Amino acid sequence: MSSNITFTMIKPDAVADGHIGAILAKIAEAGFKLKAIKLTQLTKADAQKFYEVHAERPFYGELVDFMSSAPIVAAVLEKDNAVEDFRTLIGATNPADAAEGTIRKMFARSVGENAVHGSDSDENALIEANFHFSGREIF
Ligand code: 3AN
Repeated sequence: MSSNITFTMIKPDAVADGHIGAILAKIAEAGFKLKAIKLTQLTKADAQKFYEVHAERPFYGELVDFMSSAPIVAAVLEKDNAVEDFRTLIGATNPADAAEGTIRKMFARSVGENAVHGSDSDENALIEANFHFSGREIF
């Protein structure tokens, strides 16, 4: 797999609010190609493992409960400079601080329910893609 990939989830808030189509359109318009995609739901154990790096943070329990509460869309995206460009496209963690036109500014409910996940490094993008998809699900 190329290193020009990132991993994203459309989180339970944005799925429940009916924003899957609009978010995927923004992602496509920004030049990202889909390499894998599915509608799925994390178990509590999946969410604990995925967010293990945040285990000591005060919001960890809330984050795990939220992320496993309802369906998400998981996807692997490809583009030059994918990780950084995708984080620019989604905007700041807190939608109140996110730039106009970013996905979180447009679609997030709050800092905890912030519409989308984006990998923070090439290394984590690969780990996260492989956490959610088998080799034959990534194209
Ligand atoms: P980002 O998703 O922008 O990389 P991180 O890695 O600091 O932000 O946080 C991971 C996730 O934890 C966020 N996407 C958000 O859902 C949640 N989170 C971060 N900060 C808070 C907070 N202060 N209160 C509740 N949830 C938070």
